[in-house]
Amino acid sequence: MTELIPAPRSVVAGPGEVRLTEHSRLYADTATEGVGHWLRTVLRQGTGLPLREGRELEDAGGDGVGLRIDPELGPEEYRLVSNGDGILIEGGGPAGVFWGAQTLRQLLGPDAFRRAPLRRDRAWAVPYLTIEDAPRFRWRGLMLDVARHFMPKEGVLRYLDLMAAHKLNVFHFHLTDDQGWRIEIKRHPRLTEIGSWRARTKTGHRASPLWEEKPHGGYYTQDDIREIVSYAAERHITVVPEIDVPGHSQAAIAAYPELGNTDVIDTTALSVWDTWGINPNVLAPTDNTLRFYEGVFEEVLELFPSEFVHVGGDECPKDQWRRSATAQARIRELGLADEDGLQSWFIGHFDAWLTARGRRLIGWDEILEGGLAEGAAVSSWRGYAGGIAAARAGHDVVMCPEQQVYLDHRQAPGPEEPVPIGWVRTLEDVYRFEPVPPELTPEEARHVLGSQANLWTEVMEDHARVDYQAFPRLAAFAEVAWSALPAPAERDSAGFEHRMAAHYRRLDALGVAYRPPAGPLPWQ
Ligand code: TNX
Repeated sequence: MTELIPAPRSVVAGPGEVRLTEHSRLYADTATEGVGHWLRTVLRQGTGLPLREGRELEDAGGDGVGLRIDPELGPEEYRLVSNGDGILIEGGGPAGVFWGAQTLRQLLGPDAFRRAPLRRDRAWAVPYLTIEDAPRFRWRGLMLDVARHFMPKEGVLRYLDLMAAHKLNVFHFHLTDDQGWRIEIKRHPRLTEIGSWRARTKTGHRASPLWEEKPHGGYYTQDDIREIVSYAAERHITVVPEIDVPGHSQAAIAAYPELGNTDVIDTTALSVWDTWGINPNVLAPTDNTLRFYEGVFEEVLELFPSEFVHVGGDECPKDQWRRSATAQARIRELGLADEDGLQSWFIGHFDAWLTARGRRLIGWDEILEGGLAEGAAVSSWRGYAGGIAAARAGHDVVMCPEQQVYLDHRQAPGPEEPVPIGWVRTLEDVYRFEPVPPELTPEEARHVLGSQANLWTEVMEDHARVDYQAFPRLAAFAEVAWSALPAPAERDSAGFEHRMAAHYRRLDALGVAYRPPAGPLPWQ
């Protein structure tokens, strides 16, 4: 039962076991009350055990569970001890205790992950052991693109649970793109009235009869967002919102045509984009656009307490700016070298704007082009190069190279693979991903905050398909982000696969539609 994923730093097992029964109590002090509530709720569901409240630690007793803070430990570090006194989880902060509680859930076996107990009369045993554990990185992320395909709120909450079960703690929420605007902005209602729907979308596997055209859309109200952020916080996950500028903005331009380069094209003729790829219709670099997006970000800041706010910055073709008299005048007026300078000015504006409000800007690695804004951090997606350059210049970096951790890319060769995007990134490839490139000195490497896996959803129209692409690779990613693994060549992928056998049973209990390790594949 100690086939844990992600692997903890150390496990020392002894003979014997704690048996949780209907008499077992759960004790949490004030600081760990939230974790206690979460643990009691999920374990009641899966095991049927009432886990009544203990009034003090001793009250939890030899067959109970205690949660408490040990200030000697780091904020996300925990120690789980199971012995004759019962089960004690101690963390440096509530987050550490929460990760320890996730470990306990895995130790109880796969059925503990169910929504209702299979039977009432079984015993729930945890072997005597001591686990000491702490994450390697503070940023262990998952990016979900809800713009290309909208994921209804329930699905997002489910992903937050799945992230928590894998000890991931940053949810990068890609809320806007050419194909859809997914967050209600009160002062600009057309963003969702117009921008959240497209008349036509291609969906399904290209080679299957599911390939059809139909309308698509949806968005989160501000209360939905508050609920998502609060649900994430209960799971010690930070939600980092992304509003993508100045490219990937056709949905916004379709809603408010004055945001586009009106002296180059008739932006009133644009609708929310119904194709995939890099879109030429980008924001106009005008004061009007800046004021409009300051309004958007004001509402975004009210909803998301995260330190970082993502402004995209990726794939912004400069052709319209080259042809626009307004953009060219801006370049001259600001004394910029070229259109790259204009993009850098645009991002720099929001860097200063966010910094003045106590936040930090993060953007895709294109924000390096034309000069990186002072306090900005970088999501390095086109390989490691952007991240290396940024870290050397003293900027923080999240490593998410598409060559390793793009989960929209296919996971095996062969025509039967249901998602046709990209290159082959196998489970083993993800397991051998190293977020810190060896080129960095230890000093520079400190700027690597961590890593994230990215789920772009052009060809994932529902949660089954998202599950298929995400799993099992997200489990390998979680281990890379959490566990102190050796260099890629020395990683024990056979040992990982062995533990995955147990982990598939947990994913089954959770109802995750992962890619099965041996066929048949779904949708054939
Ligand atoms: C590149 S990664 C994009 C996305 C696409 C993705 C498909 C990035 C910052 N931009 O817009 O969805 O490739 O893999």
